[in-house]
Amino acid sequence: MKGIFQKSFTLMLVLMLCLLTACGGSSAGEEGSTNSNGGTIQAKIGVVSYLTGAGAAYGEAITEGLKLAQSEINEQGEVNIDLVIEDSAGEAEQALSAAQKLMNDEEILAIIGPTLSTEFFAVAPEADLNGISIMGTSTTAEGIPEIGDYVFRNSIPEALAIPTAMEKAVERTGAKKVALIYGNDDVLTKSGFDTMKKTAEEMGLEILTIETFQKGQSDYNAQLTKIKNANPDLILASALYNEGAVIMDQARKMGIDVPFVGGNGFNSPQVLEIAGDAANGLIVATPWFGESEDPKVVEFNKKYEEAYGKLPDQFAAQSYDALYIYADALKRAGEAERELFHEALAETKNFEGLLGNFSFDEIGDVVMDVKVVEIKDGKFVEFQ
Ligand code: 1QQ
Repeated sequence: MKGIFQKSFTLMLVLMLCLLTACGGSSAGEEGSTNSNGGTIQAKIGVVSYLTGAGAAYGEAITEGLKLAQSEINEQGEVNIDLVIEDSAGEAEQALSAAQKLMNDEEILAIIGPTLSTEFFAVAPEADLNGISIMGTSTTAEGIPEIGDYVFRNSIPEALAIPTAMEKAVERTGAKKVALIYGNDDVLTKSGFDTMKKTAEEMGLEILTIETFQKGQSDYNAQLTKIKNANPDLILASALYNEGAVIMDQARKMGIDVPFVGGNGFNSPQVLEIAGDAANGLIVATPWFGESEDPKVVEFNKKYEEAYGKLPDQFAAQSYDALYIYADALKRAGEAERELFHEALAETKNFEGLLGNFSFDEIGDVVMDVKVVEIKDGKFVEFQ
């Protein structure tokens, strides 16, 4: 009996080895690899995005980046991705019910989004409990990948971006005194503020005043009057674009002309759209620089402009890379199965995307370089 088992086991091993050699197993970033079935791997990816409401430009850019990547990936033929997109309206509760709907669909392999950290903190623990990989492409608050094993992001945390921008800004301006202003009803803007305050203290900057505001606020006269009277060299502002742009506009109108250092929420063309020239002097750190001469970036700009009639922003670039990261993991997983996909995704290393070289660290956070940009003469340029 034992002999028969051993023989058939050996035969099985030989057969498996033959199959593996014939198919030439795939690895990250390898060109021309095929999956173990030799055919196209079909997968449904759920997306929760901020598509309506005050911050809808974030979700618009994100879904446009995803759709562009989707059409390229599907054309390449190895994997075929179906995107199931749900609107969260920037609200944690709506994001959660949208994500639950997606998670209950057994065909959904993994999730991308939601857009805001505020929403992500409501959704990701649930995805983690259900064993579904979830990746934020724009979520930058402290503590995101720590939510669980199945939780990832490819967006630069504020804890990395803000200190980089502040150091550069202080180096060039010689600033010694700062004023802080932040939205105290949003996870990301609060997290950005914590980082700004801590970094200012570590850098030995004098904090003259700390002002707060709420989502949707339209009049910042009280806060800006205090800031103006304190006479800072630099303003550290943690805001989403809709409030941030209005703050800059009102500040310039009051004669406050010092530079602003912002976080991820500020890094949007919407700031220019809303504040116009008043946005000049905004400094932010970002993994994305649209003026780069990197052929990948040039090609992406061209394709994006052809598809949508405008140039991409950081949010579009990050979601575009995110879908490629998912496609790469899917190829390595060999089939659209949640657990195999999760294992392959966690192993993503040295992925070469639009945002440069990208890896996940051991908890699913980003390992990648940041650049500092500023708005000058009405456009984002590299900070010199
Ligand atoms: C967050 C962000 C926002 C600016 C995403 C649009 O960084 O909520 O984490």
